[in-house]
Parts: sequence; C-alpha cells; structure tokens
Amino acid sequence: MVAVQVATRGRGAADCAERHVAEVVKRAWSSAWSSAPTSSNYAQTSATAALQGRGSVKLYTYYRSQASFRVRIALNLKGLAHDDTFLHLEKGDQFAAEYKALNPQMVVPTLIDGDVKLFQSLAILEYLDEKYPEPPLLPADAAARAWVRGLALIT
Ligand SMILES: N[C@@H](CCC(=O)N[C@@H](CS)C(=O)NCC(=O)O)C(=O)O
Repeated sequence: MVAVQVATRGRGAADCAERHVAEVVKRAWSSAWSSAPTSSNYAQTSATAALQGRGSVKLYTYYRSQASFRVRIALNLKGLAHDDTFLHLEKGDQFAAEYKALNPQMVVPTLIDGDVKLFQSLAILEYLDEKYPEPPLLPADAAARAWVRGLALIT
C-alpha cells in the first residue's frame, strides 16, 4: 500500500476536488487492485436488490464531493432508490439556513431515511450496511474487511 499523506482540509468548497487528492487516490487504488483480495459478485447482487423495490432515501450531495461519492456508490450497489438534492458548494448552498437545520456542520453528504437524519459519510455507510445488509459493503474475510476500511479512510 502506498504511503498516503492525509491532506489538511480547510473550509474551501473545492477541497474535495484538489488534484493532489485525486492523484493519491489513483495511486492507492492502483496499488490496491494489484494485491486486493477478491470479492463476491456485487453487480449481480446489486441488480437483485434493485428488483426488490426498496424504498427511497433522500441524499444531499454535490457532484465534486468525494464524501458524497462513496454514499452514492453504496446506495447504487445496494440497489436503493435515492432522491438526490444537489447543493452547489461553490455557490454556498450549504450555508443556507434551511440546510444548516439539517446538517449543522454545513457539509455534504446528508442522508434522510424516513425519520432518520444522518451525516458523515462513513457513519452513513455503516448505517446503510446495517439496515440494508444485502449486498454487503464489506467482504467476509477479516483482513479483506480491514483493507476495504483502510481504502475508505483515504481522504
Ligand atoms: N468527513 C466528512 C466530510 C464532509 C465534507 O467535508 N464534505 C465537503 C465536500 S467533500 C463539503 O461539504 N464541503 C463544504 C465546505 O467546505 O464548505 C464526511 O465524510 O462526510
């Protein structure tokens, strides 16, 4: 695994799209793919989940948000319908009083599932995996699970 320097984050709206972050993630993925454990057939199980017609969740997101990407990927993998609200972070939509009431940290993502209102992408992923376990986000093997968690913690 490549050594990853965690980028110091400011409050700039374009943080998540910075080129050096993209480069670090690219290097980490290419390293990971060469030695990562194999996983089950996600595509097939995800399609099955979509056919099960699960209810819809609401996601507040932004197209350049790395933290939001991972939630969108998990929702799609699990075949969960999601009604997306796109905030334009560079225009400051996240600071609107209406959004601040939902997410006092004023960042994306925020996930609403019925009466449940959640923030922080990794906490959202864990919630989705616990509430909608099929297909699982993590492989069965302990080492493989640690590997995937490590990848998810790269920012
Ligand atoms: N650790 C948080 C990070 C959330 C975060 O920083 N989101 C960025 C987009 S990736 C954001 O909304 N930034 C708005 C701002 O900095 O004003 C998570 O994983 O959800």
